Amino acid sequence: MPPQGQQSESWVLNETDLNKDADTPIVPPSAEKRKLQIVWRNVILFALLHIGGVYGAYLFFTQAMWSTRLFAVVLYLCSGLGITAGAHRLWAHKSYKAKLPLRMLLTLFNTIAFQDSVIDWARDHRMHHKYSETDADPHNATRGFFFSHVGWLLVRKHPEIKAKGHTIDMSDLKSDPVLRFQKKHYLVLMPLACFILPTYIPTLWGETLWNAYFVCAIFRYVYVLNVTWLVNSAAHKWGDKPYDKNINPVETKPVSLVVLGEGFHNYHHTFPWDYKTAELGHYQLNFSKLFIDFMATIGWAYDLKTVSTDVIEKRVKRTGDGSHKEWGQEIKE
Ligand code: ST9
Ligand code: ZN
Ligand code: ZN
Repeated sequence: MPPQGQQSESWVLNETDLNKDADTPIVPPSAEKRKLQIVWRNVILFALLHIGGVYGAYLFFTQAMWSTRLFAVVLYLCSGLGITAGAHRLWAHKSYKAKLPLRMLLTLFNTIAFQDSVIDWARDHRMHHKYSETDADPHNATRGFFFSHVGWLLVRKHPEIKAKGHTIDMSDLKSDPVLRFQKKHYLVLMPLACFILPTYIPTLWGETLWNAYFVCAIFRYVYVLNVTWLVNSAAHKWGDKPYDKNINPVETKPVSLVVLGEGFHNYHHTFPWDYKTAELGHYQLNFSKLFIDFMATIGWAYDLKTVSTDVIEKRVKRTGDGSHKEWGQEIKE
C-alpha cells in the first residue's frame, strides 16, 4: 500500500483501489499552449526511416524471398510481444510475474523492437496512466492525433513530465538484473537485435543484403513502431467507451488485431492491472494473451491478474457509455 495521503500507483491499481480513485483523473484532460522545442535530429532520422520503410514495404511485396517475408513476420510478432507481453503487461503494469527464462526471452524480444530500454519505456508509460491526457503524460492525446502518434518523439518533453517524474517509483524494475543489463548495454544490444542480425540472418538462405536490410530491419521496424503508436493515437480517439465514458481511450478492434490485443484501450485504462488488457481476450485479437497463457502452462508465467465479472459489470453500469454488449442496454433504457 502507498504511504497515507499519497496517490496509489494507478498502473497497478487493484480491485480494492478501484472505487476509490480509478475513475478520478488526477488532473482533468488538458494541454497548455506552449512553444514546442523541435529536435531536428529526430525529425530527420524519422523522416529517413519512414522513406526507407515505404521502400522496404515495396520490396516485401514484390521482390523478397518467401522465407525472408516469413522471417519479417516472425520478427514482427516477437518484437511485438517484447512490447505487449514484456514492456507493457509484465513490466510497466506488473499484471503477471515471470520466471528468469521468460524475462530473458522478453528482454531479447523487446530489444528487437527498439523502443528504448524497458526501464525508460515503462517510466513513460506509468506517467501516461497516472497523468493521462495532461501535460505530464508524455504522449498527451489532447494535443491531437499527430502529437500522440509520433510528434511527442520529435520535441523536448514538457517540463511537467520531468517535474512530476519523481512521483513514479521505478525501483522494482531497476532492481531486476536483466533489465539493468539491457539498459546498460542498450547501445550495443539494440543495433545488433534490431538491425544487424535481422539483416544478416536472411543471407543464410540466399537473400540479398539489400532486401534483408530494407525488409527485415527497416520495414519491419517502421511497421511495428507505427502500429504501437496507433494505441496512443487512434485508440485514444475513435471507438466506444463501454467501461468509462469519462476518459478518452476507446475500444478499437481493427487496431487490436495489428497490436496483438492491445486495442481494447477503454478497458485497459479502466482496469490497467488485467494481464489480458481486455475483458474477453478473444484469442484471434489477443495474441499476447495466448502467449502469456502458454507461458503460464509451462510455468514460466504465474500470478496472472484479472478482474472479476462482477466488478466489470458494476463499472459498466456506473460509468459506461451504453455500448457494452451485455450490460450496455440497461444504461440506455
Ligand atoms: C518509441 C516509444 O517509439 C513508443 C512508446 C509507445 C507507447 C505505447 C503505449 C501503448 C500501450 C501498449 C501497446 C503496445 C502495442 C505494441 C504492439 C506491437 C506489435 N519520468 O527523454 P529525455 C527526465 S521509441 C521521469 O531525453 P528530452 C529524466 O531525468 C523509438 N523523468 O527528454 C531524463 O533523464 P534520464 C526509438 C523523466 O530531452 C530527462 O528527463 N527511440 C521522464 O525532453 C531527459 O529525458 C527514439 O526515437 C519520465 N517519464 O527528449 C528516441 N522522461 O533518462 C526518442 C524524461 O537520464 N526520444 N525524464 O533519467 C528522444 O529522442 C527524447 O526522449 C525526446 C525528448 C527528444 C523525445
Ligand atoms: Zn498501459
Ligand atoms: Zn493510453
